[in-house]
Amino acid sequence: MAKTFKRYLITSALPYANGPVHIGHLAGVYIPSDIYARYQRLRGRDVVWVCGSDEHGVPITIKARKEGVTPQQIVDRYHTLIGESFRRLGISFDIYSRTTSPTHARTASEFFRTLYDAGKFIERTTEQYYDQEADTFLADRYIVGTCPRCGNERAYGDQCEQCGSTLSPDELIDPHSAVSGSVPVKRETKHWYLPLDQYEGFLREWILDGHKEWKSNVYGQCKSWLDGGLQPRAVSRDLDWGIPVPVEGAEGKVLYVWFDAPIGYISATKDLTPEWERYWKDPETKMVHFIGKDNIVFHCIVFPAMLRAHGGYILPDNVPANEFLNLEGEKISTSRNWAVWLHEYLDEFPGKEDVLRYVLCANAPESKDNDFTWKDFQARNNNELVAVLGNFVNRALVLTHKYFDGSTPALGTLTDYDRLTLEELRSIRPSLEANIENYRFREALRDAMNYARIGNKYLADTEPWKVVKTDPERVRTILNVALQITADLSVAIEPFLPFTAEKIRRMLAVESLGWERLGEAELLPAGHRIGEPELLFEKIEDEAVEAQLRKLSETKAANADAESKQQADPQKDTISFEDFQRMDIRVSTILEAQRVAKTKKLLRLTVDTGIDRREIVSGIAEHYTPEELVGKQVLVLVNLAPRELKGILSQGMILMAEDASGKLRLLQPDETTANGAVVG
Ligand code: B3M
Ligand code: ZN
Repeated sequence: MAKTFKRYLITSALPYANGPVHIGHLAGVYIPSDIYARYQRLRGRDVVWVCGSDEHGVPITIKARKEGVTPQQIVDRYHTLIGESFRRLGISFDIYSRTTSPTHARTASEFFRTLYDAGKFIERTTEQYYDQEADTFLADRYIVGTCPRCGNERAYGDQCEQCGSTLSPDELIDPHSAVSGSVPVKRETKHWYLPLDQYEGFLREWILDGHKEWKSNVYGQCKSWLDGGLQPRAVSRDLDWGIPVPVEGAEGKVLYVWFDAPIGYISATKDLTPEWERYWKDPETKMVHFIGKDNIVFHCIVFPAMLRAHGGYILPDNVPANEFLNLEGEKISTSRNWAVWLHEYLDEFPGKEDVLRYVLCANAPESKDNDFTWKDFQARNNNELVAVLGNFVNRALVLTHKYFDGSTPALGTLTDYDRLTLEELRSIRPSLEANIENYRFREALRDAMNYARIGNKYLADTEPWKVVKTDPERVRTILNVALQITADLSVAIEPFLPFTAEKIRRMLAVESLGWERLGEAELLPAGHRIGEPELLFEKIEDEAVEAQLRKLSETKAANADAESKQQADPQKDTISFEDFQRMDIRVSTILEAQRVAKTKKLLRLTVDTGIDRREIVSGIAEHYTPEELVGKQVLVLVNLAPRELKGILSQGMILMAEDASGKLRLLQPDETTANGAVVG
């Protein structure tokens, strides 16, 4: 039997305040959590739902540097835009706070200091890259150099975006500072580490034994992290933007953004209510974190370890993370402006907030990545919201005005068909409630819409507009049933489509009927006067969709244009002809090509160099399919020292041209040439 709780503490991932929110954020986190919070409130439960802007971290300082403004100006701009956009979409947080708030600075510092004083951290002095020109330590993302795996010259100190390898700054070839361009030096620096390995046993028991009911994508990721073995994790950084480390001698050091941000949930609750400890420390509270899949490890492993280390806090009862939403078949990308931005949608589709809520819930990436297309947006609006929900409610009210002057007719004798319909309606509520309680919002939305589907069919089957000529008494019953269903709809769709629920209540001339009355026989008593019908939804025409698709193709064209114009890298240092002669480059033919398992970017190629047949591993899987490559002639640097990559001995390098955007193209002789021909 599921445990019952006295109250609910709901959190939603704090959006980074370095850009607007887009439909991916909404589908992944904010619409599901709004549905859940609204529903729990409608059930009369004690709910606190917190969120806020995540205002620290390197991406914000990079954007500030690029724009020549301060990080505070960046976060002020986006904190306001994000909070306003959420409000306009009906995302009903109890508080939308921010991590540059004084409460948060105090709360995060105290949290760190409690762990520090209790000796929960490991202190380590390590060598970090230091930019002498800019007089600053360099976070991994601020160090760029050549990837040792695939030769990408714009790899970062933490990751190579071309071959997907996770790197450490020490692995980069020719590392240089992204701040000043200078070659950084190593300097000693002390940081504090949370020994996650010491919490492995607790986490294993709490998650793998205690929460088998968690979504498989979440449970699976936690299991693989735990099976991989946890390592101590640095919780401080050498940065000047963030919460200063509250320890003597820690000038120039701040809390790592992922240590400070989850504490933002606590500080937001403090700003919301003096009773905050009842929510964070009483085991009778059910805490649920709504996040995207890229935040699972921070919410299921790191933050719970922090809470455990601190002591006295409850842990999340569930973390129903969603997968990712794509846009027109491509990954949503803030940097490439490949997104539907919430604030732009709200301006371009006034009055259609619930249409977006509906489509993003119906298509939510609950168990796998999913795709948003404007065609589907139009189809769901026209075929489901207009043709089913809007059409049914409109007919029920218009006919009541037409035949009974807007007064709810009394229920007469029920036919078998009426009883069957009422029985079907009664089966919806338990399924609807179970689906919401178990974070299956797509299915829950289908349940709520079933009131309209059944209502629509009931009117189509009973045809009151025909029967009225011969049996007006019968029409009283038909329209009484139709109006009760309409009243059910005003309750059932409230968590999903709050603006539409409000309109239906206005048309029925009722206040909120309350969830506990959902499915009751006489929600509208006979004689109750309904209000004036209004259109709930209007059709979306092809032009509106075409305008959005044009906008996306303009974005694509602008990206391509920018990439082509991006300045090529400056020329490297001069070399002698002798230097060049040491390289042995041969025309070769690719005989076989296959993907390297468990990598996104690597291909294993068998190549005839004219000298021999050999294997070469190349990071081009995202640019060429194996099939495209077989038979192609390419240029191969054959005397490059062999390297082992993913267990394969790679002997040589396929020469590629890479433009500023990172697009890779093969270099080929302009006509078939003998393998082994020397390039000079
Ligand atoms: N700021 C959002 C992200 O990773 C991140 C969430 C913090 S929740 C404590 O996109
Ligand atoms: Zn690489």
